[in-house]
Amino acid sequence: MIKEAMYIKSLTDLKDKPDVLPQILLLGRSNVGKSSFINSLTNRKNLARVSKTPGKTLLLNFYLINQNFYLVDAPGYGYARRSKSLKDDFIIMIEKFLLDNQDLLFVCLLIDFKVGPTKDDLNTYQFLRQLGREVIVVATKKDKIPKTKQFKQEKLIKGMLSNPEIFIAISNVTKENIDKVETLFLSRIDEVIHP
Ligand SMILES: Nc1nc2c(ncn2[C@@H]2O[C@H](COP(=O)(O)OP(=O)(O)OP(=O)(O)O)[C@@H](O)[C@H]2O)c(=O)[nH]1
Ligand SMILES: [Mg+2]
Repeated sequence: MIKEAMYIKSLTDLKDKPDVLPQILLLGRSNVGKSSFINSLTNRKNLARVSKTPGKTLLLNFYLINQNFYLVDAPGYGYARRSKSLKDDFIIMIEKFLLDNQDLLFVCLLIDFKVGPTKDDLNTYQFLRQLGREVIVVATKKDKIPKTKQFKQEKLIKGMLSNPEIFIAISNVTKENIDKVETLFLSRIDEVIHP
């Protein structure tokens, strides 16, 4: 169980990281539901800000979970109104985080279940795989698709991602499958803490 969750700090450069605990990075386009997902996982209403003006800050937000790992909330990508230089800064920040970071256990890539993978999502997924990073795909907003169409939609999305090893569709509204993600994250963290 996630018993304790605490916002620690926001940073742009990994040299400012709080300490050497394992990290799980959350990536996804603006508005996909990253902040809502952190709130669902930690069972808190307002731990991560659910934004009405998306994609403004270029900061990596560190949340300490159960005193033994960090959930890292990255700003959303693919935010159209962001300036070109801000987009470049975002890409540089994320690349640094992925390339030179021994504490990063895996990346959780969030995709909108209703919208399906966008071009940005597919590029990001491919980029992560090329770097050899393990990716767990979480599809958000499952509640937006009628139950009768969910199976077909899941199959479609998985196909577009060439059948990822781990794919879990969730809802931050109904909390469906949040427990599955929680169990998965905690068991993966347990493996590195007690090998
Ligand atoms: N129906 C539904 N709405 C959701 C779900 N998750 C998030 N939302 C809504 O989607 C909007 C964006 O959610 P956020 O959690 O702020 O998204 P974000 O990825 O953190 O956005 P940025 O911080 O801008 O990158 C909000 O209005 C949420 O209430 C979900 O599972 N189902
Ligand atoms: Mg957010």
